[in-house]
Amino acid sequence: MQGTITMVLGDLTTTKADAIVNAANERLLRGGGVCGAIFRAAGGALDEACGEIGYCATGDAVMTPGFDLPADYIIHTVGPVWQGGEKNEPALLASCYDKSLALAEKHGLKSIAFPSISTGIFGYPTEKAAKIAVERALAFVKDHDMDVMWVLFDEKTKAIYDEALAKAMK
Ligand code: AR6
Repeated sequence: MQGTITMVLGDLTTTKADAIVNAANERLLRGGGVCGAIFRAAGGALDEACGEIGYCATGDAVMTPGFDLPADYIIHTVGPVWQGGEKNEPALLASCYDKSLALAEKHGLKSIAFPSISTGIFGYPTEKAAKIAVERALAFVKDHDMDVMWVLFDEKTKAIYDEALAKAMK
């Protein structure tokens, strides 16, 4: 393994990393949840930068500066809305992680911090999402020198991600 994977309990908006990842919406608008918190903390320049990009498809990722955040960049990725699991949700969620990691690598970044994408307002069951998340990250850090972190907002979510990582590393 060349890179690292770490699970932290905390707030993404105060996290120092080369990039933090926003659980965004397709129109890249200021939303609720972690997205709303990121927009508030980054300042009005983020609304402008996202407005210029205009759109990001579900499963894709785009990047902006971090503006007033401690992180240098924000990678905005749009997770799938959970609709029961038969609407390609697992592949779309995996794609969010793959695209975000690829974008970080393409820009020479060395650290990236994710939230638990899709498991809040978008309703993806956390155990299922965590399994996909850690599998994609493990596949990536095998041959990339990247510090991948999840910054999880509540203890229950952190426990689920800890367990998913432990299982995937067995
Ligand atoms: N730091 C880290 N994690 C957080 C923070 C924070 N400051 N605040 C919330 N979380 P959600 P989604 C956790 O709903 O399900 C928005 O309106 C939260 O507890 O933010 O992908 C977007 O614009 C949960 O575990 O994202 C989209 O429209 C996790 O972040 C939509 O919601 C993700 O919850 C995206 O929904």
